[in-house]
Amino acid sequence: MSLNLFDLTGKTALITGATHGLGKAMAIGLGNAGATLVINGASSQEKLDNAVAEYKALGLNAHGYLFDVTNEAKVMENISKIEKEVGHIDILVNNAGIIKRIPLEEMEVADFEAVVKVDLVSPFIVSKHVVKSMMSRKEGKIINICSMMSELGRNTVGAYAAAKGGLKMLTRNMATEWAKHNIQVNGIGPGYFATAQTAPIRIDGHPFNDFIVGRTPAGKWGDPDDLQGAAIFLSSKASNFVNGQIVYVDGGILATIGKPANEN
Ligand code: GCO
Repeated sequence: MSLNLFDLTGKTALITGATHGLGKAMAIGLGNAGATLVINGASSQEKLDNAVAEYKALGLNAHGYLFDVTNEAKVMENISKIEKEVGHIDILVNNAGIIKRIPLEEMEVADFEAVVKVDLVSPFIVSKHVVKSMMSRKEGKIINICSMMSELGRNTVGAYAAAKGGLKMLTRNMATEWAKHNIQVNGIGPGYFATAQTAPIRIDGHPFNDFIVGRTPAGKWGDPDDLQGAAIFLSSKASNFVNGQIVYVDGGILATIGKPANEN
């Protein structure tokens, strides 16, 4: 089997929310596989410039674009700028996401809507405007970053679960509508990874930390680099007949009912 099935040389990948965390790890993986990287951030130009400098220091061909993925006008403006300045987008990774840990009965509607807007509506907005040139070229890859909460509920993350559950079905419907254009749309479902987003619940001695370590057959939190393989696979020729699938990278969480603390 020739490994150039996974070669992304000559491809351009837009990764949203790629200045840190899982987005950054996946982007580095796609860059190491040969892709030109378009890094999206939304918080600050400085943070974006620092991230792009880090990518370049790794020898990667990276370009930064600061825009709010929930703002359709800004998304359209920046995608046409990217296509002019960098080139057409072959791979789109909808990774940008937020979480608010609030019990549902205490959650403000504005907070619920904010989570759904970033985690579910923005993948629709960005995909809608990136897919048009993919359709004209009869080729493209879209990866939506889902979650354990695409399958499981958890106290305090109701809005996030609603969005990530919706994103799983949006992924399947995008695949249904766009596969005929030779566009593969799939998802990656990260388990529990050591990132800034999970830092508040990943403290030694914190009950949730021990719960996750016990609940995960691998017995540990994931390393963001553990997502690179799935990202490269779903971006490459190796997945040309894979459509509407969610690849869960979770150390086995979804495969098991778990075990009592006294069992090895
Ligand atoms: C949480 C976590 C999760 C993870 C991830 C799991 O509060 O439960 O932050 O949401 O980040 O999404 O798949």
